[in-house]
Amino acid sequence: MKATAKAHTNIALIKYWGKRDESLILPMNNSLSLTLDGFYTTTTVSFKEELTEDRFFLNDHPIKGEQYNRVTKFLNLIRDYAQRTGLYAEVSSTNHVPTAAGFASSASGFAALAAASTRALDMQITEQELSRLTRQGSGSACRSVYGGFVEWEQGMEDDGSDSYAVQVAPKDHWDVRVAAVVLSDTMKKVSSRAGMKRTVDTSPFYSSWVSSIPDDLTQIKKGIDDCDFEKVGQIAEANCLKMHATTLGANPPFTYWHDTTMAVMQEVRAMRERGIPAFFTIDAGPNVKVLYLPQHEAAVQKYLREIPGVHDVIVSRSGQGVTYL
Ligand code: 2P0
Repeated sequence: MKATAKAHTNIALIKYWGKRDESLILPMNNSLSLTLDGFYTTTTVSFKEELTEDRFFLNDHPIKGEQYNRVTKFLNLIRDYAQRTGLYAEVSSTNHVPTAAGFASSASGFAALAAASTRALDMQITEQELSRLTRQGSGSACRSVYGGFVEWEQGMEDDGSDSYAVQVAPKDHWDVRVAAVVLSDTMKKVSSRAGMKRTVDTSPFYSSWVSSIPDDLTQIKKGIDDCDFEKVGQIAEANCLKMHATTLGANPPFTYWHDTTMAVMQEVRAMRERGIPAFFTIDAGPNVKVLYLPQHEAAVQKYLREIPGVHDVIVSRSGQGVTYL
């Protein structure tokens, strides 16, 4: 009744932004990501008859409050599914995701928790089922079940039975790199959960965002198939800008960008003018991720590090899906 799993974060190239069902975590649109080898969570789950409640340790510290509640709520789902109500667990997670890098550790965290808890209960489930369960912990986490390029299919059903991720191309299909640009000033942000809800509820730009997604997906998947970096980069960058535009139309309006966010975006455009193909994407925070090809790694790192306000640059390659240790 004990298992350990490892899962990596992912960076969305076509963003998940908005839910049609908040309790089941069903998205308004399909999204597509690249799993990253540089950032991961390892989680050990041990179910024990003698426990009267779940215990959760993160980086060796006991956790209570909101984070604990999200873990317990997710374990309730697994217990229901496995028909093991009343059997509690000790969960111990280690995050190898520097918070400052601006990656949601919830993606690697819930993918590792889902994999370890289902394995600990010896549940015989497919990867598709694992992704469907993981989705209910955190939406973007369902993509981290798989390595390489991954699409989360929003599904049509109200019960979420057809909303899970599928692999578009494996990790070794194409060596695309991602530099996470860490900024020195960090401000409290609107959480992605609250930000996407406010956008869905109030932004007049939201419906245009949703209707633009199918074409972006068709084009980017063709680009991934063909290893066409210009195409993939252009679509990802434009998709990110469209997502962020929806937040400016929300009520009250908001943006995740800082001055340095824009400075990094401008430097990426300047690199392209110098002949270095590089493209940016930004999630629900101020940090920028830059896509580039291996032969440009040294130049991209150098230019990014020279920008005032940039604290660090952490590079990543395409990563693998969930593994068991
Ligand atoms: C993404 N983000 O596709 C998008 C882009 C942020 C911007 O998925 O409420 O932490 O747990 O389902 O997955 C962040 O949202 O939200 C996110 P929940 P999640 O990666």
